[in-house]
Amino acid sequence: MDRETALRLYEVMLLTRLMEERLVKLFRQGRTMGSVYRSLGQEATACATAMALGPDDVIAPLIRNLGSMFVRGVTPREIFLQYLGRATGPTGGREHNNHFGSVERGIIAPTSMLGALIPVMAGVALSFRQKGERRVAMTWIGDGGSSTGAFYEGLNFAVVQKLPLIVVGEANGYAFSTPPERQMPGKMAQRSQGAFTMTVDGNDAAAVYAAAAEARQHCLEGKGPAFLVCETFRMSGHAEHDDQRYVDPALLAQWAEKDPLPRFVAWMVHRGWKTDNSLSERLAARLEAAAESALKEPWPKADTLIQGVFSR
Ligand SMILES: Cc1ncc(C[n+]2csc(CCOP(=O)(O)OP(=O)(O)O)c2C)c(N)n1
Repeated sequence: MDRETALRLYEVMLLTRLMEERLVKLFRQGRTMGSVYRSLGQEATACATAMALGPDDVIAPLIRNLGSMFVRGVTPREIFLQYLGRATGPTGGREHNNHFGSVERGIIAPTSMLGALIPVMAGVALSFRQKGERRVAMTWIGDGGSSTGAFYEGLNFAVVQKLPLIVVGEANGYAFSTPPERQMPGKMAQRSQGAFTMTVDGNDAAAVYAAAAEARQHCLEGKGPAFLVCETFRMSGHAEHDDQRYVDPALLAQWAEKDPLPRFVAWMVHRGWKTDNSLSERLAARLEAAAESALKEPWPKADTLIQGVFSR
């Protein structure tokens, strides 16, 4: 990874963390539509994997992959407008959180049905191969989501068809309140069904980036899909309505030591690459301005309720 990419990756991880913190405040003020789903402590998995892609590749994020959308150019303003349910947001108040796509930026909209995006993205990858395009498709799945039939169907199809699909497995400790040993035997990587599989420290952004770049290369060489398992930890509840009381505080303390942001700063410092000291302040100011302006936007009008319910 070169210096420019590293600085950009750090900025996107920090932006994700600060954005989610700002959203939590709006949630506690009762201003968001529904709960706020964070990627606290696991920002590196979404950001570094998306960062390793090319501009023509296509992603399909899940709820905890906001960072990947920032990598593709989504703005904090769009995310605020979504969470606030405003008429001028990407789905005009029909959907909330990060549930919207953007074909121009190579983003297929997230869906709530876990696993469902894997067959969809296998189809996207199939279309690339049929058209002879050097592009890859990427999507993410949690350890709980990898217990679905759709996960197995989609990955199996990609393996037998040798499709350029990267499935990023986020082994983040809990599926809602269920620990992995209560819902899957063995390790997540054992679910690969013959895909090229790697397991990486998901809190080491540089390692995640390198593994994702290798997975992409594997796909571009026509060797079939890659399953990249990132071992990380969800440092907050499933969403803001969940206080995570079922998680041992000692485990949280252990993972706090492995926070991907300071670790990546240390990695950069080791290379003599300094981050800008004022970055956090500047991003927070940018987020504040975006939140304030989004709060002034109008609600959708009732008579438009049945219009535009389909959003790409
Ligand atoms: C097919 C399906 N079944 C159940 C749910 C309800 N559900 C939403 S999130 C969740 C837990 C997901 O856990 P995991 O995949 O490990 O992701 P994490 O939340 O840990 O990031 C469940 C069961 C769903 N959205 N889709």
